[in-house]
Amino acid sequence: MSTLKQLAEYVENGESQEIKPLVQKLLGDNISADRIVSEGVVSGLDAIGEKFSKFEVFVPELMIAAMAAQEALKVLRPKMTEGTLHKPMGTVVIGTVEGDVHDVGKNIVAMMLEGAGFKVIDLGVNVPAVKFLKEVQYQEAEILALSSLYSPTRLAMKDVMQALKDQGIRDKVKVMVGGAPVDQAFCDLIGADGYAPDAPRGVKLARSLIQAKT
Ligand code: B12
Repeated sequence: MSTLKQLAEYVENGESQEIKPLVQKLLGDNISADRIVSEGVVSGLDAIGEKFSKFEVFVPELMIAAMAAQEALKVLRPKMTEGTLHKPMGTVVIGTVEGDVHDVGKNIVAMMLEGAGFKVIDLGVNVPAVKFLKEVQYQEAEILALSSLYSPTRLAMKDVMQALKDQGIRDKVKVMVGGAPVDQAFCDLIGADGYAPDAPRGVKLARSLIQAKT
């Protein structure tokens, strides 16, 4: 079995104690952090998500798998953020919207943005619109990045857009959205500035939004 496949299995089964040495081995074998994330960490989470859809596992198993995934990300973080420029490309405020506690994908996006030279302020999960607003103003952020995984919570993105308008700062910040229940049509519907399906394309999008601003 390839070691990436092995990592996916460790994540799926929540075997946290096996993760760190394996990720270190993969890095030592010159496998890129991006590949370790997509072919190891994310495929493991997809596999457990699939079983959850078929009622073969339940929330505790998802939880344990997510903890194992975070364990891998801890080791990968320095690799993903190294090479960060001294002068940041711009400031991004990021968080998972109110009502939603999924954060693995959001954390990957945050790490890759940092790696690409952005200053990233991560507000965590279950973030109310007013908190996003305050932080965007305080940081004078160029970009606000919103994540949602549990479909009902994507409507909270609409609330954030409305709050930006009500506060009169909609034109001061570019808003990018992502997460499984979000797509380009939804992005257009709520009037956000951009959607990306994954972290690498999220970085590209952030770069283009910054260029459009300057
Ligand atoms: C782990 C997990 C959990 C963990 C989360 C722990 C944590 N710390 O994150 C726990 C156990 C807490 C959990 C709870 C629930 N979960 Co859950 N969970 C998952 C699971 C298995 C993995 C999610 C994940 O991390 N994926 C991997 C990451 C890397 O992918 P990602 O988040 O999509 O992120 C990528 C892109 O979407 C994108 N992206 C993400 N955010 C952003 C933001 C921007 C700006 C951009 C540009 C891009 C971007 O880039 C990322 C990286 O490339 C998924 C199934 C799956 N395969 O996704 C179900 C899943 C999301 N959960 C689901 C459900 C139903 C629930 C619960 C309602 C279960 C329950 N009955 O309680 C609760 C909801 C809790 C809440 N209110 O939020 C459903 C959602 C269905 C739906 N359509 O809404 C899923 C799809 C499972 C399923 N197949 O049914 N869950």
